[in-house]
Amino acid sequence: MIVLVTGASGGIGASVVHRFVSEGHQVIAAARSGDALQALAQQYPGKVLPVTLNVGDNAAVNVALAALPPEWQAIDVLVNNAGLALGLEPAQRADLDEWEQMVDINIKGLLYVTRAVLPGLVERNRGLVVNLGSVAGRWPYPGGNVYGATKAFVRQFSLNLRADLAGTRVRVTDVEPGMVGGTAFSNVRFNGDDARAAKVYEGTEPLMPDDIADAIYWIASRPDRVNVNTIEIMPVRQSFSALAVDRD
Ligand code: 8X3
Repeated sequence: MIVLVTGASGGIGASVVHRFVSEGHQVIAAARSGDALQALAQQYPGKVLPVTLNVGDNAAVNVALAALPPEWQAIDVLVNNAGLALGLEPAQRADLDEWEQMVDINIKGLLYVTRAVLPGLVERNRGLVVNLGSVAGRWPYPGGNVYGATKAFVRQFSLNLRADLAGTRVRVTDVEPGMVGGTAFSNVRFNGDDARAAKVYEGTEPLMPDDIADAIYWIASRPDRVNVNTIEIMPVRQSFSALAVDRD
């Protein structure tokens, strides 16, 4: 299979690259940061094609995909992993620029890559789109405002894609991870504040990126009659709180 992974330079994206390559597949690893991609490509010569790409730039997405070498063009699996959370402030104090960045990458970037890859999948009448949603798209939490809303978009867009793809053999899955450690997620969310990022995982046991890569590989390796619509995965030590009640 030929697999395109966005946000491939670290975290879940990089784990997905390692997993698919180790199962014998070819991976187009796309991310904004060239150095990490080069390192991945050097680790797997001929098996990983590094593509430096900001998914939030539609023109760049189209140029990059059109420029793929012919033997890399027939993508079988698209893993829309690029995304980020910024800030945990209540909506009334949140930074509008950060909201826009989340919309630009988590929503618009995912749309740009999907729209560019989908015609080929339909034409070949096979393939899989895996979108990285989040438990934050299903379960509200304070400060999750726009991040959670972008992930709710991802869930509904994934289901609506399935509706549009009815009658084709193209599959779509929304993968919704809970807390995942060992990534830059919280560091990015808290703008490089390492101590605050570390506290998110302190004294608990988050999922690791390989747990999500395992799920994605499992989804992709089901018989082609099987479509996993959504899969929600949390660490056993993360669950739900009671609804909040304001009292005098
Ligand atoms: C992130 C999941 O639980 O950190 O997508 O909000 S959580």
